[in-house]
Amino acid sequence: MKQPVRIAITGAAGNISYSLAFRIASGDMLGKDQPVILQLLEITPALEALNGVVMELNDCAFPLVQDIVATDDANVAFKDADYALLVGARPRGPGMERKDLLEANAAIFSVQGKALNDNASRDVKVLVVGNPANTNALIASCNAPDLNPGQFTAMTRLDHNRALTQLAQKTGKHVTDVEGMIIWGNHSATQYPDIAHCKVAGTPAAELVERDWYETTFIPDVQQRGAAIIKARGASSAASAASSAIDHMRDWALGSSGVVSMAISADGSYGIEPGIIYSYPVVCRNGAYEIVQGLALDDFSKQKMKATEDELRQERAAVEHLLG
Ligand code: NAX
Repeated sequence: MKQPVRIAITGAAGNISYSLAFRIASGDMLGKDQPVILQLLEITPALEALNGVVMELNDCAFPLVQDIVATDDANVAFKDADYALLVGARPRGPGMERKDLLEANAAIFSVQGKALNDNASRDVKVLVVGNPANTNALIASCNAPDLNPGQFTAMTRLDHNRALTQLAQKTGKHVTDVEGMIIWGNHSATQYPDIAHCKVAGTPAAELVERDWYETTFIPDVQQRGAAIIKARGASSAASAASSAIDHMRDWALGSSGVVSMAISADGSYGIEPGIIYSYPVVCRNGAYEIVQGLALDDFSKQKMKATEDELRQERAAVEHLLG
């Protein structure tokens, strides 16, 4: 029997976590042979609801779950955490400007970054899901000087998975036939879903779909998919977001079967200046990710990648004073 690993989840009484916690507990993230200790964080007013989630987790009698901690103290939730999924965030309230939203979340993620720095395993792998995810991850990382910035990532895997399905359906193939999908940049409407390096069942995607469909349907549909879900469901993506968070962490920990998209600390690759968390194509192996290098970029791609980079720089400028 393997030693249990500690998995912290924030916003644990929220919608995404209501799917996420149960799938992690059943072994979907780290395997059916990996025992887990769940360390669940909520704000104080949500502790009663969190207690209900814990009761349900207990009622599942999951063989892999060794212990469950429920708390409103980030220092307790992140204690010795091997994995931290930061899902809880402040949603946009009435009359709130984008800058107010960035600031409200910056306050949360600076505290959580510090708590990770002070308490988590030195090898902790951090995934930020709560929006604005890229900039929240940057703030957490900047407030965790003893951890490597490479340990902080943000989720664009849901966008990646959405793009896979759109292209597979358009070409009449299965998602597993699509390789080389890339989401560049921010998890926002400026993200750039790029099929220039994609193959579908071995054929370049660009030969299978019309350029016009790609530019005027595919790209905006992937960018706006979150809004379309809200319109249809009356609530934001939850199970699909949880599923993608599991994909992201599983691949990071256990290896990816091909190219996947992860928002990570920019290192200058593809001309993206360091200092932001930017989504890149990566391959994961041995518990680490590596940016796929050497892809040729045309002017269309360069312009889209720059637009989403510019937005991330603006977000960064709005919270500069909280970067630690
Ligand atoms: P919910 O509002 O259902 O749940 C959020 C939970 O976080 C609430 O229970 C709240 O009490 C808790 N919370 C707030 N502040 C906290 C803090 N400081 N510490 C601990 N817990 C805190 O939202 P849900 O639908 O679960 O979505 C969570 C976040 O994911 C949102 O920010 C949302 O925008 C974001 N998303 C990100 C996606 C991505 O692809 N990166 C896609 C899905 C989703 O939209």
